[in-house]
Amino acid sequence: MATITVQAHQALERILSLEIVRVTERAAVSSARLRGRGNEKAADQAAVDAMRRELNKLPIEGTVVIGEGERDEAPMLFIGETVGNKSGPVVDIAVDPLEGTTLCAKNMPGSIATMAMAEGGTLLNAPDVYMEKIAVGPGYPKGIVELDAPPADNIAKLAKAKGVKPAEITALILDRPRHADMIAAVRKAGAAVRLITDGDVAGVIHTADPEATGIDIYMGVGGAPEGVLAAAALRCIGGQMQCRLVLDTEEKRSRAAKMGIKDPRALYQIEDMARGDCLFAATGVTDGSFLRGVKFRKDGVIETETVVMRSVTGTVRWIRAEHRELSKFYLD
Ligand code: VTB
Repeated sequence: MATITVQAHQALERILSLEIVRVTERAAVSSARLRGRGNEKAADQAAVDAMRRELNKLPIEGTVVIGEGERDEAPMLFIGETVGNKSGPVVDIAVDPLEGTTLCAKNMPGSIATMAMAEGGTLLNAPDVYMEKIAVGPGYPKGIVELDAPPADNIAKLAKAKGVKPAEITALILDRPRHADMIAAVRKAGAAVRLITDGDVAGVIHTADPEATGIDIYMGVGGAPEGVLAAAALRCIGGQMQCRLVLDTEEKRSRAAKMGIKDPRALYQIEDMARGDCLFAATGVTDGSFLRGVKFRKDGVIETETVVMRSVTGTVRWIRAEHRELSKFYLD
């Protein structure tokens, strides 16, 4: 960033907020061609290839900090890979080219192509381990829910602040055996639970607009990379999130330490995971409750729906695009 002025940086960043839409759109279209084929790997690879190709066209000097895996295990978009044509700002890149690969392979609702871009050095470099998460949308006093508080307390406090009974609160939780106690506790507190099989980036984002989504709170253990992406989104739209990495073996603690994590038990707030200005985009692959999936029309036109957010202004744009003759301009 040293070589360009602050104004130039901001102008560029405004432009980049639309440029990243192209990146998630292309990843979504490529993986959508493989919806329902039962081949998670192929769908993921298609998204990764498209996303990498588009990222490399952007005027950025980007480093992947949340990617497809660590250098030795992922050939593309690995952590530390540099992307972009190096003619612009130094940025951190977080990607999940196909969040919900199983959903896509089974053609079930909720898979998305997603990424975040942030000022260089400001996104948490999280290893690919589990992360405990709790998130609520904007408009509540700070600290209204706490990761370490019993679910019943969080539900009661949230209901009180919202001015409703616990029965009118709905928590979104990944349907996993590890969450059995949490699910039981939430129900015992009087609240409803909506279970999802995958896709907790979108799950966390649901809390930002309870009126539209019916979700007040996200709770549970999911992937750490997905946690950082969700934090970037909530940083743009408001809301609260507390997380902690699950570093339950020496091997995980040492991997985390190599990535700069000093305290393995640290409690992260949104600002610890996405410290600087950031952009976030997601395009629907399969239909979901907040984004429509890619539609391949009979006339050859491809429709996509994307949400793109910018933390500087808090602007959230919903972009429905009709792509004509994609194959003429891009490799597929
Ligand atoms: C969640 C979910 C993702 O991984 O983060 C989950 O949101 C966590 O891992 O879509 P487990 O599946 O082991 O519970 C995903 O399912 C993607 O892999």
